[in-house]
Amino acid sequence: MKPLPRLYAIADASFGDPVRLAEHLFGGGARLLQVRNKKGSARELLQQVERILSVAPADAELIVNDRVDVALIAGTGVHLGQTDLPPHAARRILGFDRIVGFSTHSVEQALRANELPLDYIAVGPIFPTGTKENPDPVLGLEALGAICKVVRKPVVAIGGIKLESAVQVLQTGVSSIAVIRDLLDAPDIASRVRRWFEVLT
Ligand code: TZP
Ligand code: MG
Repeated sequence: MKPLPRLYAIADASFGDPVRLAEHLFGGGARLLQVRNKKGSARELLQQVERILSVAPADAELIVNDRVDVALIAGTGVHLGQTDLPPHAARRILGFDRIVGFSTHSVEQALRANELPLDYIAVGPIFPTGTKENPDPVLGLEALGAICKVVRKPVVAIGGIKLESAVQVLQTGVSSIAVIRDLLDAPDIASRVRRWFEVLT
């Protein structure tokens, strides 16, 4: 797999229409984008993903949160949580050409994930976040650095990461930073994405 872009933008339906959010994120230069809709139906999510695919730049990578079925039908990658279908099952369904990512919340989970057929391991929450319901305990930068040292797969840091903390997070050795609120709460999402790229390159 080619290296992950440093910014992993998440178009989260709790911040508005994910299609509109995705257009702004792409407009600012985001090329790795997850569609997250925890409350919508599978049908609504599929429609949103298909509409996002129709406006996505040719070099964009799309990832659907939670739903392997939607990812299969839409032809995208998938991001799995600890209670979603296991990564081996997702691989059997999607094959090896699609991105499969997995959330972990501790050093132990990250080490186990390192042995699974995954393209990246997400680690979080790094900082307190109000975006996820019932988040796991905050890990902090030290645990993130320890995880980056022991796993071979690309690590994506997530949870409460702001533009102001991005450099510190990057210095732990992560491949990419996943962001919701700092991007989607901005008055101009596309310019916020551009500012992130200034900091991350
Ligand atoms: N998983 C761990 S923290 C989190 C998810 C989905 C929320 C990240 O959102 P934010 O707004 O960037 O803290
Ligand atoms: Mg999930």
